[in-house]
Amino acid sequence: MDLENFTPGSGRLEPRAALRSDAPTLDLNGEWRFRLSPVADVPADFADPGYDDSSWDDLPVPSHWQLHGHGAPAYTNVSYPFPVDPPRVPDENPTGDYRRAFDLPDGWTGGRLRFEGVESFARVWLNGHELGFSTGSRLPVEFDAGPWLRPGRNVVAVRVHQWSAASYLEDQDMWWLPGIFRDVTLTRSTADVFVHTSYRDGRGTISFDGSFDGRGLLSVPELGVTDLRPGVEASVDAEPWSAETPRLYDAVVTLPEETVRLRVGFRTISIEDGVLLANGRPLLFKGVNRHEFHPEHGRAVPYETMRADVLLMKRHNVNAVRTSHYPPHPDFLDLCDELGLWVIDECDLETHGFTKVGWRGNPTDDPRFAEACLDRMRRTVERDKNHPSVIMWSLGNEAGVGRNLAAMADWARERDPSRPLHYEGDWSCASTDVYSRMYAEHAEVEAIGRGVEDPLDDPDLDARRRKMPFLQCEYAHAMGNGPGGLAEYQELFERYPRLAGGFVWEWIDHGLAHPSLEYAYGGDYGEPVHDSNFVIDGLIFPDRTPSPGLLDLKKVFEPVRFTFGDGVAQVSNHYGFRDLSHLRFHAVVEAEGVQVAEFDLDVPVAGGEVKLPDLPPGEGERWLTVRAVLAADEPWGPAGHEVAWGQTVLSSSEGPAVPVRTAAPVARSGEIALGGGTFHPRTGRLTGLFGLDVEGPRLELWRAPIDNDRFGGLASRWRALGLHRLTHRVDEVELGDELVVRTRVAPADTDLGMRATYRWSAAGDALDLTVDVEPEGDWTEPVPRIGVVMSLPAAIGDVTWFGRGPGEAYPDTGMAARVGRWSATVEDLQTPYVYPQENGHRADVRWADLTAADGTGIRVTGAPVFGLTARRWTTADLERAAHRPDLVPGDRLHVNLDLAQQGVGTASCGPGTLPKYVLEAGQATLRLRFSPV
Ligand code: IPT
Repeated sequence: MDLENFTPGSGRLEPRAALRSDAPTLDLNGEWRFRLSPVADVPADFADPGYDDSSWDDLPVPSHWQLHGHGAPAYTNVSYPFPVDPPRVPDENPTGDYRRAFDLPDGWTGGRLRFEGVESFARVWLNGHELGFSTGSRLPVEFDAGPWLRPGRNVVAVRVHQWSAASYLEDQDMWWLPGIFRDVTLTRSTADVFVHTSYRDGRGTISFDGSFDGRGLLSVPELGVTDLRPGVEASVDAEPWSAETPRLYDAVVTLPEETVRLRVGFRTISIEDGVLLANGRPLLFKGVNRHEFHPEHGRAVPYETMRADVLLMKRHNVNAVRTSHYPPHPDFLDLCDELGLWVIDECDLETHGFTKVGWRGNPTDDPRFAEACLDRMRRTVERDKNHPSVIMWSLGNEAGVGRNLAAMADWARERDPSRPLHYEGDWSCASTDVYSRMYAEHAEVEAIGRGVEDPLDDPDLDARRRKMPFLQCEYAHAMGNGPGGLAEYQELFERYPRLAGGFVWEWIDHGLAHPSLEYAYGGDYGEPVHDSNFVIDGLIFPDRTPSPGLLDLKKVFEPVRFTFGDGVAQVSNHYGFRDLSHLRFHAVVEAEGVQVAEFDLDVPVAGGEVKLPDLPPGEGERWLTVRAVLAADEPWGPAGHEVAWGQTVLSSSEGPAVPVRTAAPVARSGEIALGGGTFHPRTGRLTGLFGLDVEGPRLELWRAPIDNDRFGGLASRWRALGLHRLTHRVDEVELGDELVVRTRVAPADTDLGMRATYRWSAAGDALDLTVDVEPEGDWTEPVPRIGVVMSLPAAIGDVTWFGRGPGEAYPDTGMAARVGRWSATVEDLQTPYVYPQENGHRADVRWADLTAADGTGIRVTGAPVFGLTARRWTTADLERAAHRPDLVPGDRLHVNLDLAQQGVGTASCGPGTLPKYVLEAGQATLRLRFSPV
């Protein structure tokens, strides 16, 4: 059968550019008739125009049939969900038959049936005649419809098989989602055009060629280019295109049969002395990897959603996209041209599952797959060659090493010498122009930056690679809580000219909307082979709400940086291609988080030192915050949009008040009373505080493991130690000037433990608590956290704090969190990670008011600061939950007051927590004051 054939297709027309043409085009999207069969081998009688499909269902095109009630999606990362035995596929091969009729407008002759994307194998008939078949899910294909079109009613029939030999080339880390998931048209456009532009030393050049025997003419009216002939180069006085300044010019190519309109940009990508340059200037990727994803529509992403992605990226200081791991919908690249993003356009090729069989039989090194591999590269380059935003071609992802990759590279280099080639899977870089890696640790990135990386065995290849710019095509795995280590990577990327930056993995959580689970991930549809929540590793949640990771990334990617000296602010321009004239600078002074002054700063367009006005003196802790905002609307963001900010402390508070003991603890009728609190006489724990029913605090070392703890192995080592099942033994409750409670906190089955001593004293109603922690035994692992946990009545639901906010922050994250006064409900303090895990920690809290609706409650003050988490469920509940609906509010509010936490790192895929963010077990002291609000 063809579907187990290595040939990529039959009956197809030569690939050509995606073009906007005035040639008539019929939109064949919409409702089609649809039938799903469980196997491939069903009669194809439905292709007959007279076939009765009245018993079939309706299915929208574009879409995936599994997201419309036919079968269920399946997720695997590396694994093939079928036996590895190319080119054979399972008998169970979901097969979707599609039909639709359309009326041909009067006078219409000829045309091509064009499919922008069908996953995975499509056979196409028009009026009962088989036009051919196609593979290459995320690539367009055209068939000549002309001979079979007839006046009036025509019937297109398509049979789509989920599995084919081509599936071995499409093992990307994502849901397997078959169907006609991109647009279908009948077009009379036949033209192919390749416009070549460059920009150097203040001038541009433009020329073009194509499929039209020298009969086309190109004009760019705005540049005075009129009727340029193919193959002739014009020199023009053009402004350059860059992601920061995406200047486009309208071009028209007039051909005998049609007129084509393009938007051209002038730019040159080059590599000089091992540095990647755009228009002669260093190009630093502040990038993300983008899969196409929508929680309801899968990879059939609506235009408005593509646009929302680009806007969100631009507004978060992202300047580059790698189209992991296939060419996106062509409209997405138009948006990148228009709004400005550097793009690495990746071929639809991944054979990752062969790693599980030692790369035996890897298709990229199997000559029988040679034609299919080259076909994919050709269709990628031909479709997208006219986009100024596309500045590199990528051969694919995780496809091992092989001859077919070399052939793809050779072809691409010859066809388009203007763009460097990227591929990560072969570290020898034999076929590429840049050295690319994924998830390399900071230390290795630094060695590469300095040019002192370990040599390759082959001296020629080694010498060649040493001259290449370096990029991380994937780094900072954004799975769950994290990624940590972003700032440290950025610091390296900016320090060494050889480092061209990188692309965070990845843009969006691929959580599919689910009626009871909220968002589904691998295994939720009963897949026998799956990779659970590894598909939930994005910077934005499935509904496209930015996660704390994206907010941190925005901060780390800021194109403007502030440092502060005595009475001055130093503003530096980190744009590569523009000055600061489009920004306005505004400053506020806050005392204890309350604004006391504001003013504008007059910053030179090149950046530089700015004198600050005399700032008002004042009480308490005062901070200066300077913000750079858009002075006027940009196409991607409104005036006032914040691009960057900086903060400096002007004066610290006097420091925590020395506790003045006003009373000693007294034992009375079954309890101990001290200040505004009552304590249990045996456990020494609070039972009441300012009239509220309170339990705790007691030492807590555990956190609900985050994905980075789990997949990196730390969580299982923590569990082996028993940190999730600590026991608390009270050794002594001592009443003197203060209440002293001596305890030993330890898990069963080990001699490791912590001595925890709680000292309580009263100052009026207020209670001061000092917790001293002293480890015992040989602690060889870091600990998740050191702090205390207590519970309060559920009526407490609002939190106002002075500290870092408004979002969560952990030792190696939270760059987006600034010092101020913030308020949130307990519900809003939770970060909605699709897979529940530790979240919502607010850092460097000076004080926090935890209050009920009537305004009464408890103030907790740190000496000097603490970390705050408040939830309506326990840590154990959070740990047990597999989806957000598993988290059910209980009848208590659980509050963690932390001295410290272990960093989050990115060990779910990549390096763990950097040494400076590791929380070692050690002597520690936490000081807190509780007072009534
Ligand atoms: C890397 C893949 O390229 C990417 O698609 C994704 O699967 C990522 O891992 C993990 O989320 S490959 C990995 C073996 C480093």
